[in-house]
Amino acid sequence: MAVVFERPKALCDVPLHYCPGCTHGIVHRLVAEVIDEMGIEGETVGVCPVGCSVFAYDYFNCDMIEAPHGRAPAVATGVKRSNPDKFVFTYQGDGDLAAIGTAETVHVGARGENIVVIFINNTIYGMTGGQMAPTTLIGQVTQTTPFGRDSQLAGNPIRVCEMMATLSGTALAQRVAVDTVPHIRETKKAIRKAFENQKEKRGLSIVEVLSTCPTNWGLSPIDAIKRLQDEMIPYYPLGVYKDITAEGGNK
Ligand SMILES: Cc1ncc(C[n+]2csc(CCOP(=O)(O)OP(=O)(O)O)c2C)c(N)n1
Repeated sequence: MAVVFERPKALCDVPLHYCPGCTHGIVHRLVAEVIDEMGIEGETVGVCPVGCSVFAYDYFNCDMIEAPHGRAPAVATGVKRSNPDKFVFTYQGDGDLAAIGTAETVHVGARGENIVVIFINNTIYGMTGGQMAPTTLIGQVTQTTPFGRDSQLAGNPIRVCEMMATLSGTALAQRVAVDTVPHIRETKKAIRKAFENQKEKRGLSIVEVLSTCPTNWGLSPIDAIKRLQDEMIPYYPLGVYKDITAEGGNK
């Protein structure tokens, strides 16, 4: 019988704890598929964050390290520098990467650390019950912005890919989404490119994945996908913000 569907070997055979409609599971699978396709399971070290994906060490079948909140890029720096032949990736939410971990994120770009950063932008702190994140959209209701995010009070949402693209050590800064099958395929290509960049020692690759959090947004999984399309993509346009391998060096 033809096999039409298989769990990637780089994912463990365990149930994930994510809420219905949460897209963390899709992104886990894409990272695992890339690890399988490149045949690097035994050479990969993941660094998982504090946030909903805190248990990623139970899900990925490669070596995993747990970092303190926001510090995954710093931990990954140490792992990569001491094990330059390993593939090292971080997997981080927007509270983790763009709030408490902003400094670590910016400086791995400035230093051009040869690592992959997978950045899950769901415009909210998921694990702690839905507080405002740096990526929360203007007007978005959260636990800490019950009348909607007000720019006078809380500033404007940070566009991480655009910011990271300004740093000289960034090799790839690309924003993708997991709302449709074509976008999911695009996301996988971006993740593959990021890992290939690491193989070629090109520097930091960051892939920002627009994701959903139906539970904390108070939406059904389908309405959450619709919100991603109608509200997130207009503010966070998909695309390649920097790619040093593209013609002209920096698209
Ligand atoms: C030093 C520290 N500060 C605060 C917390 C509480 N905390 C746990 S998860 C989290 C936010 C996670 O949100 P995000 O990174 O967006 O990931 P998500 O849960 O949405 O995937 C916070 C503030 C903590 N665990 N440690």
